Amino acid sequence: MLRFRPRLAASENDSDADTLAPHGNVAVKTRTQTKKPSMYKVFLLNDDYTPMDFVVQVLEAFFNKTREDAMRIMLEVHQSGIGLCGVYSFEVAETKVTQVMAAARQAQHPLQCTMEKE
Ligand code: TYC
Repeated sequence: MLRFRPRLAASENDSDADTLAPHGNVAVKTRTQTKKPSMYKVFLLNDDYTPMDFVVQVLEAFFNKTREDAMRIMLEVHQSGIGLCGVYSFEVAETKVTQVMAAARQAQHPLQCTMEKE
């Protein structure tokens, strides 16, 4: 025997934020998805061995920096120990880190690249 007859609720749509919409005998909470995706900072770290020109090339190739910006960021890393390369969505940031680490490993340089939630 069917005890609870399901009914379609007129108010149950995705434009009603935080409403209790009747759904059969169960209250179903619906919420519009409006959360912005988190952003992630990607950094280069200094070391004593990676050639400056290699770091400049990495910044141009993977972070789309001009020669001037790449030089400025490389020198910032060289002098302070760390430098910001850019801010991206999780997937893009993760790809940048993977690309830099692969290029450094391929060239046998100890260059390190990290990401951190903004
Ligand atoms: N410190 C390195 C050198 O003197 C240059 C360097 C710059 C290395 C930036 C890594 O992320 C880095 N050759």
